[in-house]
This record gives sequence, structure tokens and C-alpha cells, in this order.
Amino acid sequence: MNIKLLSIVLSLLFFGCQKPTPPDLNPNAVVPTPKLIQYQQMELIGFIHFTVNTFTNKEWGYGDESPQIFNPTALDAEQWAQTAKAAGMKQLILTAKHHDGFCLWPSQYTEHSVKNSPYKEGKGDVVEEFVAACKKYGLKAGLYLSPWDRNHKDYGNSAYITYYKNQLKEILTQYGEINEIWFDGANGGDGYYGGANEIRKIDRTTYYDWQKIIAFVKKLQPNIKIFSDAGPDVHWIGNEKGFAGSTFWSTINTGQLTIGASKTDYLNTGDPNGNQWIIGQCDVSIRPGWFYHANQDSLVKTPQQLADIYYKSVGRNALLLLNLPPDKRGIIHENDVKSLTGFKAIVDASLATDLAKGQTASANNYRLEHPKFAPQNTLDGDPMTYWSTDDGVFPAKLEIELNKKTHFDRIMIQEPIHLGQRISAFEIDVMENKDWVKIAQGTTIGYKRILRIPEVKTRKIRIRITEANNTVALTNVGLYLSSPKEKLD
Ligand code: FUL
Repeated sequence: MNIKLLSIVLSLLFFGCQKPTPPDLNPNAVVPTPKLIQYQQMELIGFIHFTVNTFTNKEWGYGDESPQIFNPTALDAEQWAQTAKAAGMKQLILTAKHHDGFCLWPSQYTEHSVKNSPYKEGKGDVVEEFVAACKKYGLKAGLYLSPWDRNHKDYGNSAYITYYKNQLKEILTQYGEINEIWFDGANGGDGYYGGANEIRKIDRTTYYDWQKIIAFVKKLQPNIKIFSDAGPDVHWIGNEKGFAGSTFWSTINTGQLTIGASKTDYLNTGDPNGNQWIIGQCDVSIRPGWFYHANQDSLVKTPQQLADIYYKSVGRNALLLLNLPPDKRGIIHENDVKSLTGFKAIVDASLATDLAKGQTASANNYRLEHPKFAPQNTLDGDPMTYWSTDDGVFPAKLEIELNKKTHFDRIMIQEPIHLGQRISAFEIDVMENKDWVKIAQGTTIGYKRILRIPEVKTRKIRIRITEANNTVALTNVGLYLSSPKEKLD
């Protein structure tokens, strides 16, 4: 046989043995768009609550505040952005207008704004400074425009909806790309209302005609993510503590949601039978209040409290939106910066070193026994590769063998959410003296689940998935040993 013939025979043999690459798993009926996946990957974002309340020491301004009181002496939006960036945040959201109606940009539709304040002699534009600072530090920018306006004379009538849309148009066309718009649910009640000083109630289900406003916003900014307690892209988690439910589905049933009137328990868990993918966002302030109050300088959350919130938000398949309210100078207070820096140091020390990296994964079953679905894919850190079983295999068991006995107390698990959220029950065992011992159990996983367990020392750990709405798939598993600083409070 000549060499050419031999090489043909050999290559036929070689390729003949290779299995063709099988298709991906069939996705669930409800999956996130690539844009929503990118949004979820931000994990940690920040809030900037700043307005006349900062100067009146209130949480909710009545709407009768004089613009003259808005006078930050050292406003530095770059300090906000730098602080956020250093903490690992990927986006900041500014209260362009809170319930008091005062606008941080010189809106042409009202006199109730920075243009009538002493700040930069009425020439300032805080929204512009904010967006520029975010851009400079590589952060996405988001804006909060309170639907409720206690200043405006027309609040409660249709003329106010025109005003609100005009303002949306201003903030969504004059400042470049805005990644998120935040629609708060607080709505209606007493207020100044152009001097009427009365109580005004609105019908939350009809007054704003939200579907029209949503379409209007998306037309102005096609890539924007819209937050409210009903989505359509990101929804409130149902409390202001920063905690997602320990069961949390990114799917939810839109038929059960109304902006400003959704059930908080439902928002906190999502719905395995939901008809839409809406990301959960956990908002919480680093201080007791959303706005800066000097008498709360000693009440800033500790790095340990912030770490706990992180595990209950990012660690439960949601985003953490942490509020950092600037003080009367217009900068984030030293105590807040210190706590945030401590928090970042803890999270980094606890979760930076993945002890499972480079170790060996095996499973009781892997789909078609093809490398595309091999257990080892869970240890490569790539969100697109995954381990998956053949259809109907329960429990699906993934085992990680470490090359030596290793201490760990944090377990991170991720599903390939581009295929949907599937898992609803799992258990975790570790090998102790040749026996499997159960050390943890849980329900949902989703984009990311981080479990805190008592420290173990073992060479083998096993994740048993006992329930899922479709064939099991996991994209990444990580093992970590937390920083001792997490425990000091
Ligand atoms: C709430 C508002 O009423 C608070 O003042 C704050 O802005 C918070 C983030 O949302 O509903």
C-alpha cells in the first residue's frame, strides 16, 4: 500500500470513529434574550439617590421645596463612578427625578429643577455629569424618573402623562445610551401639586397606560432595560432589604403583575410556570434611608452585612442594586466608601480562588456520551459549555474529585440559562470516611446560586439533582473557602 492510500485509510478510520457533534439541548419555552443574559451578568450595580431631600433631611419631599436649597458644594460624579467601579459595580442608576418632582437636569418643561438652583448658578446638569462619569469609568448608566410627582399641578390628570412623556424623551434622547430606566411603584397621595396641597389618588392599572409608555421608551432607546415591579425586563424583588427568595425563578407570569400593585411574595420567588423571563433585582440602601442623613453616618451597613446581602441576592439568581447616597457636598460619604471597600475585599477574598478549577468531574450519565455534554465542562468557567444528561435521568449526579483533601464552605452552581431555568430541587453530599454524607439541599439554581455551608474537608463532592422541568444541565460549579473576615461583625 502506498503512503497516500494509507493516509486515506487512516483518516477514514479516524473520522469514522468520531461522533458527529450533536445539537444543543432543546431550550425551554421561556428563555432570556442575549441582552437580558448580559444584563444578568452585571450581578452588582449601584443606586445614587440624590435630590432636594439630601438638603431637607427627608426621604420623600412634599414637592414644595424651593430649588434654592439644592446647593451641593463639592459635587463630584466621578467620585460616585470611581467608588462604584472600585466595588465591582457595572452600572449606576441616578434619581433624575424623585417623588418631589425636582429635576436634576434643566428640563424645559418645568421650573422645578437645577436650572433654578444655586448649583453652578443654574447652569448645572447633574444627569449630564453623571452619564459622563459613568462613561469615563466604563459603567453603564441608568436613570430613575419617578412616575409620582408631588410638585406638578397636573398630577392625576392626563396633562401630567404628556409632561411625564416629555421628560422621558428629554432624558432618553439628550444623554446618549441609557441602559436602564427605573419606574418606581410609589404612586399617589398627598402633595403640593402646584399649590393645591391635597391628596390625589390615581388608578394604578390605567392612569399611566404603561404599555404605551414602555413602547415609547423602547422606541427612544432600543437596548434599554425597563425596571418596575412588573418588568417588562427587570422586576423588583418585593422587599427593600436586598433579599431574593431562597427559591427564585427568573420566569414569572405577567398576567399576575401590575406596575405599582404586584404581590410582593410573588415577586420574591418568581414562578416556575411563568410565561416571561424577567430578571429579579434586589434594591437596598447601604444606610437605613435612601437619601443621605447625617444622623445615619454611624448606621452604615458593615462589610459583613453587605456580604450577607450579596449572598442573598447575587447568590440567589438575582442582581444586587446597592444604594450609595451622596451627602450635602455631593459626594459619597467616607463611612460608606470604607464599608463598601471592606465588602469588596471580603467578596474577593472569599470567592476569588475556585478550588474546583483544574480538578476532575464525572457523572452517573452524560448525554450521548459526547464530549459536548461531558461533566468536565462544569469546571471550565465557560457559560456556554455545559454538562447534560440524557432525557429523563433523575437523579442526575455530578461528582467532583479533588486531588487532595480540601477545605471549603462556599459552593457556586450555575445553569446554562440560555436554555432556560430548569432545576427545582438538588442535594449536595461530600465523601466522609468512604461514605456520602448530605451537607446541603436547595431548590432553584438559575444563573447563579451560591450556597454557604459549614466548612468541610473532603476529596469528593457530589451534586444530586432530583427535580427539574426539563433535562438537567449545569454550566459551572465552583468551590471556595470564605475569608475569616466574613464572620467578624
Ligand atoms: C421606593 C421609593 O419610595 C423610595 O424613596 C426609593 O426611591 C426606593 C428605591 O423606592 O419605592
